[in-house]
Amino acid sequence: MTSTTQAWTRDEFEAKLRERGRSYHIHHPFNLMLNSGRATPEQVRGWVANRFYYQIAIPIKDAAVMSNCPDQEVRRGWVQRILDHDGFELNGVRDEGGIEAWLRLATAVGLTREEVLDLRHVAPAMRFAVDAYVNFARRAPWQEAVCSSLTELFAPEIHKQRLANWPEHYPWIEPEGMAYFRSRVSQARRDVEQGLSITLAHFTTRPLQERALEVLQLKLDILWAMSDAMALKYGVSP
Ligand code: AHQ
Repeated sequence: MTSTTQAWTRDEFEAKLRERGRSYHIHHPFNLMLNSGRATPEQVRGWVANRFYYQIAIPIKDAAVMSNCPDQEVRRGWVQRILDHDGFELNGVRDEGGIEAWLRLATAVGLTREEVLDLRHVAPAMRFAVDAYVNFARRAPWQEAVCSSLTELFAPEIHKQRLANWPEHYPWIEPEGMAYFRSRVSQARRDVEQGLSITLAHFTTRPLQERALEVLQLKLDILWAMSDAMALKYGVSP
């Protein structure tokens, strides 16, 4: 058993990171409602319109990580995240990107592109939680910003839950709207491969490892606060 000051082994440290999944927003009452089919169309539409603000923040956050990172090898991997969301056109290969896919989800749940793009539905607390994430990534050492993205250790599960449950619970949602969640299952797995290897390699003393857990908890709390904002604005149906 490792002492209270000795560094954890890589496996022990990874297990500690994964243990924090207990406070992932998949367990938040709003997400439990959403993924168990108890949400009204208004609650679904509110969530989609608000989460758009998170989606458009991700490439800005990832550009902040890149701008702080002097390691070309790391940037070569990390830049993929920006392309995943903003889309790209390279040597004749075109990909509309996740932000456009989220707008397709928006129209699939009955929102207009305009009312999502102009952010009129975004709750102040949603905005503040998302801005806290971007500002953290701008100011923190780039390795801490990398570590904060490790909430995606738990993301494939939540995307798979939506893919499995929403068509049955919300038959009124146009099926092509689900494409975003399908794309994230593999993208999250690829993100985590890079993010976890950087985290395990960088945070090697016990104080650094404890800091990494603190950073992961900060991001888990940001996701939780985003769901709190949704519950406050749209309610949580019993
Ligand atoms: O759609 C999501 C996404 O693109 C990302 C990027 C990543 C990051 O860099 O922090 N995290 C993340 C997440 C996305 N979707 C969330 C969801 O519940 O749909 C999960 C979220 C995450 O786990 O951090």
